[in-house]
Amino acid sequence: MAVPASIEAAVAAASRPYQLPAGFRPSYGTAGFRATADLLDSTMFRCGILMAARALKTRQITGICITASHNPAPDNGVKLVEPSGEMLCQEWEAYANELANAQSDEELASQVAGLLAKEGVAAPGAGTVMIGHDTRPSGPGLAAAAAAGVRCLGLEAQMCGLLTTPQLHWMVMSRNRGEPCGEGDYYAALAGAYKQLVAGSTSLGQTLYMDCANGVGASKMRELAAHLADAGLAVDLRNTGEGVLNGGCGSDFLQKDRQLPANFGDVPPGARCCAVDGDADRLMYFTPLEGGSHALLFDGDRIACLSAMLLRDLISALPPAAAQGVRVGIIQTAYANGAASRYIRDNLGCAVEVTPTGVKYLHEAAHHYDVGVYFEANGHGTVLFSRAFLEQMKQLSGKSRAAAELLALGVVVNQAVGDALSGILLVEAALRRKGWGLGQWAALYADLPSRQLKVTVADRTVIVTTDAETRVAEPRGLQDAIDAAVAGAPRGRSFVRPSGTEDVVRVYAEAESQAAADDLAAAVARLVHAQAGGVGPAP
Ligand code: NG1
Ligand code: ZN
Repeated sequence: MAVPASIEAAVAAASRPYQLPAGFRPSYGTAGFRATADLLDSTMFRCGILMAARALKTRQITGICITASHNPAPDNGVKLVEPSGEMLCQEWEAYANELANAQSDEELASQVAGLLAKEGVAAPGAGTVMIGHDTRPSGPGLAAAAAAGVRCLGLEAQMCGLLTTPQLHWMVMSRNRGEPCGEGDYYAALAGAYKQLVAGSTSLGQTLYMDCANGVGASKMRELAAHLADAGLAVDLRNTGEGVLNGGCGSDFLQKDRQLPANFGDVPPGARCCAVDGDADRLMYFTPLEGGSHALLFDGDRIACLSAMLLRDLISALPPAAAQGVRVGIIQTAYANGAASRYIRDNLGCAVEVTPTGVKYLHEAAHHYDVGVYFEANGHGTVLFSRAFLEQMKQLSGKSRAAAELLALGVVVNQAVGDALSGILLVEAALRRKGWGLGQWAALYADLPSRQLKVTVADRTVIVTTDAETRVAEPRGLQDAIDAAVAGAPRGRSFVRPSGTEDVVRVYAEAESQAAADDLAAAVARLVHAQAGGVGPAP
């Protein structure tokens, strides 16, 4: 298709205020682009163009979330939303990289023209891109840059303001499905379905303490909690914005340091606590341990196990003909604790599938089941129900309470992406229906001690992995050395991979004791440093 010369001129002109900083090479990583916020104007503008083109191509609404998630407050980034509410399809990631790295306004304009021609899309055209941001001070300015990109293809940029990442994904999904799609509809849907799931069970009683990472989750949970006032769920919000975003608090801090977050000193040992990250798409439960500053964690693996149990209970209560043959799959990454994978396989009898890191891979794999449960150990995940399964439950819901409850679960759990707020309701409902405290949940299995380290190298792309990132293909010889180190650790397992969100190589190790896991991680980090061009002193 011929692209009118005017669109090229319009793109080049509109691009002028959004120059690519010299030497900046943005790269679409595990979840979009990330960098310090002051580098990102051009990236946002260009993502605006991209998502406008995607809206034109699909003739549906797309979305842009401006957030750097669990990363430090001065960073920012962008997550791109498909019409389905899922993450940008992988084929378009190449366009994202190409546009983000165009070296001049003219090069950008010609790339945009090329993209439109290749995709058979006419611009200017009509459509909408929804744009939201987290609480970072750089958010509104970057949202304006993205909006300028959207408008230069003639589409409407709908400024949605402050939202959690999963809320924006949910709103895009719901709007394209022609369902109620406002922020208020989100709270009403989740709260209504939660009440249906816990009807007839006794409230857990104690308060749930929530670490909001000083991010957007605070104000949004406050609104959700207001819808739950009559559902026996009392929430005490901490780190609601008075301190630094993700600073000494939040799910990532907890997972890495296993230390109590800031402002939890007065919370009694054993209390039910949870933490989210800066854009509220990750969830971790925890409890303060006796006599110290440490926390016992209930991570994504444990949330996956609890979800699988809830599903097993509900599915087994369906009429036998319907219960038979429901395919439930649990999807994990190599970061899943070995003890959790074993529990799921041996005790729950569910299939375990391993994919590379990044929810886009987990999410895609989860679609292959009637019910696909995926959680990264870091607490990012959800439960996906196939359309056919939901349709079957709808047919049965009049005569089967379990079917109606499975339908409600499909509403509580965000079907677009992992969502910490919906995850809280999932966990609360699962515990409450079983009448369980944290003790019973903890007793399901004992985590193998593990350790994560980071190694800085000159160029992390020299590390190439295979087998869902569990083995190193290059540099040659590194995997053999890792294998030798692992062989020396009781119940040892270790792997390394280049991060998709930070300029580091990540090292993971687990073993029978914490000391053995620490030693193995350190040994493997030294191997990476020596064989993959480590920068600075050896770890
Ligand atoms: P990278 O930096 O690629 O390891 C991290 C997380 C991912 C995922 C993304 C997106 C770990 C080890 N990695 O990716 O699981 O959540 O960030 O936020 O936690
Ligand atoms: Zn996040």
